Amino acid sequence: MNPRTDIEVLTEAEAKAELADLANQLAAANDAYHREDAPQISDAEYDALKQRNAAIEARFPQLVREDSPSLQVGAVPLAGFGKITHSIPMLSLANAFDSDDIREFDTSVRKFLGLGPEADLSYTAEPKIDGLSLSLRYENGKLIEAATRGDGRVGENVTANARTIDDIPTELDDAPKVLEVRGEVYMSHADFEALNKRQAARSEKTFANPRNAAAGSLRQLDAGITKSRPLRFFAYAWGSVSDPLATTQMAAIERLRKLGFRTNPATRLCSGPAEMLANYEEIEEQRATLGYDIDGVVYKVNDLGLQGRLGFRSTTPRWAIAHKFPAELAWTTLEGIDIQVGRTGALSPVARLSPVTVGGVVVSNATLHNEDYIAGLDSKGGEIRGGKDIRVGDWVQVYRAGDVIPKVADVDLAKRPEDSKPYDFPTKCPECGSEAPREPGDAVRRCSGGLICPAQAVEKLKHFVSRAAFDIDGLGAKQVEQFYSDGWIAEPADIFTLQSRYGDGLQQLKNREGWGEKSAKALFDAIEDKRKIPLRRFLFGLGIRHVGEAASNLIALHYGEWAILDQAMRDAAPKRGAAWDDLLGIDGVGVVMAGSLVGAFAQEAERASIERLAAELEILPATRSDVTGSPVAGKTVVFTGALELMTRAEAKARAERLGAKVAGSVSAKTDILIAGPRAGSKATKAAELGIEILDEAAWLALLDGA
Ligand code: D41
Repeated sequence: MNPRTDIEVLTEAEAKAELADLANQLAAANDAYHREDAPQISDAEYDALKQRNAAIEARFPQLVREDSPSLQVGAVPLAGFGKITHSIPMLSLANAFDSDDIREFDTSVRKFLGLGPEADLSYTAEPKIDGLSLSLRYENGKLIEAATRGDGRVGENVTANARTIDDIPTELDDAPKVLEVRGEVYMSHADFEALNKRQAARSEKTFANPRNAAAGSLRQLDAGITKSRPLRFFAYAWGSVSDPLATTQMAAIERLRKLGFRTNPATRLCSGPAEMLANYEEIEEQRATLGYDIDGVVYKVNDLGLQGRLGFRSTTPRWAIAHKFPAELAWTTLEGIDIQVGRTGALSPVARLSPVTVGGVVVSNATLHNEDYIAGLDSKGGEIRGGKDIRVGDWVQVYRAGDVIPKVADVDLAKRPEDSKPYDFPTKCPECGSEAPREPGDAVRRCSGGLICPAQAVEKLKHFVSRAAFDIDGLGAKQVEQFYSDGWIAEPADIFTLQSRYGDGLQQLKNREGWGEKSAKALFDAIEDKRKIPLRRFLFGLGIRHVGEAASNLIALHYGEWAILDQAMRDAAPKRGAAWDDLLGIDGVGVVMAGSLVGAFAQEAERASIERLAAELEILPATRSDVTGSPVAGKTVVFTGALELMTRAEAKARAERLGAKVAGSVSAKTDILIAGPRAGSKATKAAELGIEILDEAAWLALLDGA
């Protein structure tokens, strides 16, 4: 592609000409793709053109063309929706299930801020709408982008669809130059019933509940369909804003309402846990008459200054919590128990149920957790359900809370068939026949077959291509199973050699069922696209037990580069010594995770598989991309002595937010020691090593310069 002029320096005339050119190119690309079935540009090029178009439109909203590619209803991007990276991630909410959790939430907020029990601290309370979150970006008062939440970092571009929703204004008066409004798209009960009737009358798909109907209606490639669906939107939060909306949550919501958004009229201010809990009961009473589904109440610290100080953990803000309504229950019969073998070999029992509706959703499978759970025991050998075991043929209670996997919670012994027998949990893997022993301290049996077990291999591959890992478009669970069973891929590295091993991979793939020239080419492009992969995704993609997404991120940031991480894993293999201590020193990495991690790297077959994969890739170093420019980004700091202006927790969180690494002890790698009164040996050691020592006030002054 030709080098392009920086958008910042484009003149209006140049921008106008380029927008016309982009509209032409994109229209031609769409035509080639849809009509001639012969794409002329790659997905990546297509996306780059669309992005360029959107960026120019953002700077010159007055030049947005009638036929702008970003406005076109029904303009189908190549692989489903385009992607949008949220400028500020869309966080999740921590959950509370009872009043103790709410009191603890208040206590932890106070503790973090160093506030005593008598200090004023108010919270907003609002119904938690059961829909799907959406982020709307306005620039100069014009709606320019709408994105679903996706994985919180990257969502789907549903701009054309969002424009069809009546509750979503496309223009705002008196709005900040940049304003991202976040909220929930949902469908009312009445609209949902009417939609299902209409669908049924036309022999089209009906929806299980309003939430599914809302999701299915918003995620339509043809925005014309979205337009015909009665979607609504409540605003409850914001992302980037060029000028603060207000100083409190309550006032910010009021500002959004004045800007033309619908906000929930049931939002209230509460002075503390007692009022929050009273409000919860009130909302629970109104639940049936609200006219739309809610699944709890959300509380947020009202003072936005305090919200800022509280910040967030890896995926949830410290200043908000969702108090969920109790789960829905139903009774049905247990028809059978299947054993599924997971990525790490765990044998998981799954209940096959006679289908039953639980809170609007038909459930026919539910988890039974593990062997002990079926036997009526907890992880420490104590009794659960009064020691009642669960048997095939039993009358069982199914429980479902929000999005979580349904569980079998209880059993009615009075209805137990006379000839029933206790369930005999298999001791061999049902997939590969290997022994499935249960290690001391482990709650589950695990297949010992490792990579020879097809179930483990397939699950590892599915994990590898999943969204938080390599996220390869067009290669989902179904395709992985197909390729695996045909012997095309056995481990992650094989994905990257697929095209070359099959000589003309395209020819072979496009002749397979379910594949055409277009999708085959798109797949190979998507695979090539992921040859460059950030270290955190690489590590998470390995699917090592206990090493989740958040931990992968922390570990990647700690070591920075693949070569360093790789070496550190070898050095830490004896589970003692400096490399081991260093690994355990990462906040959030405990002995169990560290052991699993070094164990995976030390295991011969696994290590070889990792090396084959690494050889196919360019693994990008981990960077704290969001904090460049901070004076402490990348620095290692240690706190010692008493802090007087904020709690230790807040100081640590703030330093990390600005890109610093907070260590527990002073070493040659330490850049700054922040020493409060009564600092002891750490300060002495730092002085010996010639490390910069700041008092708390000097440290804060340094940060304020940020
Ligand atoms: O009504 C809701 N579903 C709702 C969801 C709400 N009223 N407030 C919310 N606030 C947030 C934060 C605090 C992270 C801005 C939310 C959600 N998040 C949320 N919904 C789904 C994931 C997160």
